[in-house]
Amino acid sequence: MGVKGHHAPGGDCKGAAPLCPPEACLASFLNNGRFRMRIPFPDTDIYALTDSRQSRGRSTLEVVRLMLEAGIKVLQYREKDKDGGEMLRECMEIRALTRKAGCCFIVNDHVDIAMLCEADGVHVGQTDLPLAAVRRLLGRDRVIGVSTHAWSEAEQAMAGGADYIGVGPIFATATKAGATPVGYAYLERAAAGCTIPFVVIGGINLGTIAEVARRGARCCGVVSAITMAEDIPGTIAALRQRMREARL
Ligand code: 3NM
Repeated sequence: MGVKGHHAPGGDCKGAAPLCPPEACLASFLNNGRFRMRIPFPDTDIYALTDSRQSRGRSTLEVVRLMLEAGIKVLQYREKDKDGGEMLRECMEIRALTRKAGCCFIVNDHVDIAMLCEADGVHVGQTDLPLAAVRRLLGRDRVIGVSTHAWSEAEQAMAGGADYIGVGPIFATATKAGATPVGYAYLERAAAGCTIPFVVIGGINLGTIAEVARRGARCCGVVSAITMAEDIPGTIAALRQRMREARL
């Protein structure tokens, strides 16, 4: 704990004044043990996510290596059927690979695993831990993303200090079966009003990405079109090319 009534270890002193005496700041600094820089959400076109259930039998690590080979700059570990130990082992390895590649590494849902592997951030849905609680655990320097399915949720996430939001699912997708597609209307609303980066997701593939880019998507979240591709680097290059052409 930090000094009573002031702030948690790893926090800073902004907002604690006038209660926060200099020794509390010093304690926080010493407890924390190191300076931390705020990690930015990268300005990039494709946000790649893992899904070992849809990877043609390839391991998550193998798929991640191919994504990084293609120059992916933000990658989310999203595994729904694995136990905690396996997820942590994989995330430790992915952390080392993404660090080397200069890729922002986000863990879906599991704040504990993200902290243990020193991921750059966490992504949460509307029914996961609330943004404010995740921020308390992660601190200000890490990236937090929130899935949104309507403009009211986007406004709430922006006001709550999210670093980016997911906007979707634009189309129906087997990867998130049962989720109601939001269509182009919400994408266009987000493109017009979002004050933080937004990642357009749900059914984005070689056939849909150009129109989504024309309607304002600057960054697309893609699962199955990449994880199911025989040629992952080639498919990522083609997705990028179609986004570029659509924006000309
Ligand atoms: N989040 P695919 S849709 C992980 O709308 C995820 O928040 C969504 O998978 C959201 O690229 C989705 O295979 C799945 O369609 C996207």
